[in-house]
Amino acid sequence: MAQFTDIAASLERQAIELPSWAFGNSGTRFKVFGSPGTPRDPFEKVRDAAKVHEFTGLAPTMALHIPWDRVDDFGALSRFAADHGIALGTVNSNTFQEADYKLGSLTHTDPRIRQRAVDHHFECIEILERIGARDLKIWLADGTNYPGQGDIRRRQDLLAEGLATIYERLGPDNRLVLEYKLFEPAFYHTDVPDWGTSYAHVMALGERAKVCLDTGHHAPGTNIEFIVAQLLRLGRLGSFDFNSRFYADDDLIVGAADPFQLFRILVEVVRGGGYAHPEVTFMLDQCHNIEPKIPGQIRSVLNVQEMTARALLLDFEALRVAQEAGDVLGANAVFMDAFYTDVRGELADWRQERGLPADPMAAFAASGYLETIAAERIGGQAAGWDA
Ligand code: LRH
Ligand code: MN
Ligand code: MN
Repeated sequence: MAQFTDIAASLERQAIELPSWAFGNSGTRFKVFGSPGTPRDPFEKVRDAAKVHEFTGLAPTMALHIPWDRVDDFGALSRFAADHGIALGTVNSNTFQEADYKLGSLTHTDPRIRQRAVDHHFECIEILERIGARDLKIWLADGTNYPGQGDIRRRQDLLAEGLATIYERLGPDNRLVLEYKLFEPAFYHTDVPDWGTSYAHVMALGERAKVCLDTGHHAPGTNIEFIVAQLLRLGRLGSFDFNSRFYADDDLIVGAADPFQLFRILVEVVRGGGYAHPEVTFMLDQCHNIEPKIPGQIRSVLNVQEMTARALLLDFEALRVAQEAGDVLGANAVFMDAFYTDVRGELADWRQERGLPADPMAAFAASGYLETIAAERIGGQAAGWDA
């Protein structure tokens, strides 16, 4: 197995994008629990995201979600982020909350509603230009609840048409990243249910269209690392939305439910050249309903770093030799050795050597920031699910 010193430098290239909505109040359809100190506007979300970066050195960008993060002056928001040591990243569109979109957005039967959805994406592209970011990320809630409700085939054609119109509007340095999800809020079918459908659409669009893999969006038991391997092999993995799940799209802290699955995914990322590669954005897509939000994000990026370190430690050469020799148990042992390696002590040293706190969770708790914002911010914002 590789030594930690061999991988220390490559860990410096890790960058994890934080979702602005992780800092707002969000929850389930049963209850949104408010928490003290919740940001009241996107500027305060930037301040909180910047704290995660300050204490971990791992999170230099924050993704936006429009309209949740709409501001009058995106240039000002961008400068504010830079002043706080981070940048704005992926712009996520949102056609899943307005009454017009109840039966679909880009796939709606009414051309006016389809146009409205296209216009919303044009606005997102303008924001991308203003903040100087690269990716427009599209997740559509489009789908149906009952067999026969919609013409599922025609909806694919409408989707292809809408996506093509949006793609054409992108600047030469921008990308369109299409996220898939098996179910919810639609329960019978969704228009982009799986990676294959997303792949078919992005292939029809062009080189700068990619797939977003949200780890919470599959059927139970799906081999997600296989999808990672395949998309990297095909050159179409654009981004991850990392989170973890026990049952459905739980949006829990990444690595909390199944650290071994996170390891397996990251092994395929390393194997496929996707680690620290500008093509693959490591994003989180999480909500913190019962735990404090900033520590929730700190825990998350540390979990990703820890599993990345273990994946980088994997002896790929020994693994290859065992695989070639048909040594089933030997290959599995090489794989498990890396997974079981405790790197927490070495990562604490690694941080200290780089002027970061050895224990970011403890250092953040001791900083008093949570108490300060709790006193300052009254009436914090919901992320958007349930104001
Ligand atoms: C959909 C999703 C998508 C949205 C986000 C808020 O379930 O994963 O990425 O933009 O949640
Ligand atoms: Mn997502
Ligand atoms: Mn989701």
